[in-house]
Amino acid sequence: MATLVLCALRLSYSKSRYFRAAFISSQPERDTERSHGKVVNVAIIGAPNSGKSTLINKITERKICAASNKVHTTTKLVRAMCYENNTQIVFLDTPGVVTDKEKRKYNLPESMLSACYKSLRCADVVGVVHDVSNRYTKDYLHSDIIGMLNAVDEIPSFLIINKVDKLKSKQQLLTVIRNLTNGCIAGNPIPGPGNSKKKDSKTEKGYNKFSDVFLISALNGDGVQDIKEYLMCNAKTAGFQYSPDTWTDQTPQVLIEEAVRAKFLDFLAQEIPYKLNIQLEYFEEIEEEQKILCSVVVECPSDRLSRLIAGAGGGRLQQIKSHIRNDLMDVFKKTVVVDINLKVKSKPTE
Ligand SMILES: Nc1nc2c(ncn2[C@@H]2O[C@H](COP(=O)(O)OP(=O)(O)OP(=O)(O)O)[C@@H](O)[C@H]2O)c(=O)[nH]1
Ligand SMILES: [Mg+2]
Repeated sequence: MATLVLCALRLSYSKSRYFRAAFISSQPERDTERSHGKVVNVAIIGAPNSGKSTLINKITERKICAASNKVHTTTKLVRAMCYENNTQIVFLDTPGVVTDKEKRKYNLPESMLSACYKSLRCADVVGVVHDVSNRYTKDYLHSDIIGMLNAVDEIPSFLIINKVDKLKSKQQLLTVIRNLTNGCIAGNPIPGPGNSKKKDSKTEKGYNKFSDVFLISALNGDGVQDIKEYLMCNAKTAGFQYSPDTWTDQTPQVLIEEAVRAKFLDFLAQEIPYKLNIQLEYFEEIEEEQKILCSVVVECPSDRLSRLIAGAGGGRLQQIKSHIRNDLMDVFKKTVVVDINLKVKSKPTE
């Protein structure tokens, strides 16, 4: 039977809860698997744009976590799960570290830093994603990341050096690893020159308690399977928190709105996409046709901006819409028909 949910501009709490129920327990729970399976909760932290969400999507083989070429795509804690060989990996995708100035500039929620700390409290293992292609930051970890790791130094952690595909020469990698680990992995010094002199802890650029280091490309998948196997080895026998067929803790409403936001971030320049207000206004799931119909309102601050986004003859909006549809099909693994309506924000009346 078709499930029809008409949304007012803001969905009520009870309707959101309905969404959650539909996606979290769509099939009967497998009780025996739940009680005998293995679970590992993995917090993925790192600087903005380092590739955290892309990596999780690659491992889970679903575009659960919105990703874009701009910073601060992820603004809240998102769980994404995958299940294999009676083991459930629960990823906790987090926002990148953010300053108060950036929060104001990009119109970001206050809760971003607390989302990172919350993920650490739930984690069995912490993965730090680092963009090795960023020439300004490749040789040191962000001080906030070091602070977070030090705050939970009893939790095992591993370093993921990402975007290796962008490097012309791999020669610099050993120096980068040495800097990011303070020359020490799993309690063992990395042999070679530059590791003999005693370092002042204030000048250290990395964290010396990583148990492993992975060199990967989250985009093309190189090295990603090694991380999955490492996590499966770190899973512990425990009752599953989620049934094996659950793949996220987010509602379809959030997944759709975040996917739309990410695509506008990809397509629009500078701060423009951060000024948009995106809301799902209609959602219908036709189960027998494996199809989702949805409509999203994108509120722009001015008429000029609305015309700019639409592009000549609405061409640009059509292009964005087609990318959004493809991404949503990759999220829900179903046919998705999506409508995007641009609306100009009404001025407050005197
Ligand atoms: N070339 C290359 N690009 C990558 C790789 N991993 C991620 N990217 C790109 O980097 C950009 C940022 O990726 P995200 O996954 O959104 O990064 P993030 O760390 O989640 O970013 P925030 O949520 O903003 O903190 C996207 O354009 C990705 O396609 C990689 O291994 N190689
Ligand atoms: Mg992200």
